[in-house]
Amino acid sequence: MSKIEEVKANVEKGKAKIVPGLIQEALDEGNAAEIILQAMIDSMGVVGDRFSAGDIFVPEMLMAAKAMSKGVEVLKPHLVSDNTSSLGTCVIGTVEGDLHDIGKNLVKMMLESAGFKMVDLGVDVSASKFIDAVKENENVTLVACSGLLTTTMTAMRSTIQALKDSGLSGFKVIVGGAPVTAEYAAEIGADGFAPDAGSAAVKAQELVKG
Ligand code: B1M
Repeated sequence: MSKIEEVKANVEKGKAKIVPGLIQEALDEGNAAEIILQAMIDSMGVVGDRFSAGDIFVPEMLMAAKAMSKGVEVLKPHLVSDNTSSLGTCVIGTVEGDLHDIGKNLVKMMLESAGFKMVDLGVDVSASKFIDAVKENENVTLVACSGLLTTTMTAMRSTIQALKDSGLSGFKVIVGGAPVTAEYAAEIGADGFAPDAGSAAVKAQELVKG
């Protein structure tokens, strides 16, 4: 079994203690950080499919998520660059009712690397918390909303509506997450959409630079 396959298998099994060491070994073998990250993302797809099939349950999903998060910590220095340019502040969070944060954390990492100062509101973030953060932080140029559940996609819509109703200005809104599409993003009035963390950084720069 290759080191990458070992990483995949152990993320799927939720082996949070083993995964970081395996990732270091995979890096030492010369595997690119992006390839290792994609392997872990693929593992989460497998975990999701097993959950849908009723083969595993929430605790196993949670353990796999922990294993991936630990792995991402090892990869982080290899994925981010020291960008000193400033694109302003980005307020990021997973929308209300939704506790998934791995994708949001990857997007945060990439936006930071692109030159944003990041304010991370965490998960289950209400519209009013997004609004407060825009008011409380200086030079907010971007609000980034992540969502993984079809049931909480409506929270994304209401967050954007509340931001518009607040009368605050000077920032763009980008949305993303597995069930979100470019069409849905446009329909709910987002300024931008990205399907993954890498393209979120590219889109965010485009939006803010105009
Ligand atoms: Co949940 N879960 N989960 N879960 N979970 C999914 C999302 C699901 C698809 C699994 C399945 O059934 N196949 C399903 C949703 C179905 C649906 O809505 N249609 C589901 C469900 C049903 C649930 C619960 C309801 C289960 C239950 O309790 N019965 C429950 C809900 C809890 C809640 O949120 N209120 C639940 C709970 C959990 C855990 C807490 C156990 C755990 C999350 C732990 C954590 O995040 N810390 C968990 C996990 C791990 C998953 C899966 C297996 C993996 C998610 C993940 O991290 N993927 C997931 C199945 C799957 O995704 N295939 C599943 C890897 C991550 C890198 O991808 O987050 O998609 P993702 O991010 C991507 C892109 O989407 C994009 O960039 C990232 C990649 O570069 N992206 C953005 C994300 N945000 C973006 C923002 C942007 C731009 C791009 O701009 C701002």
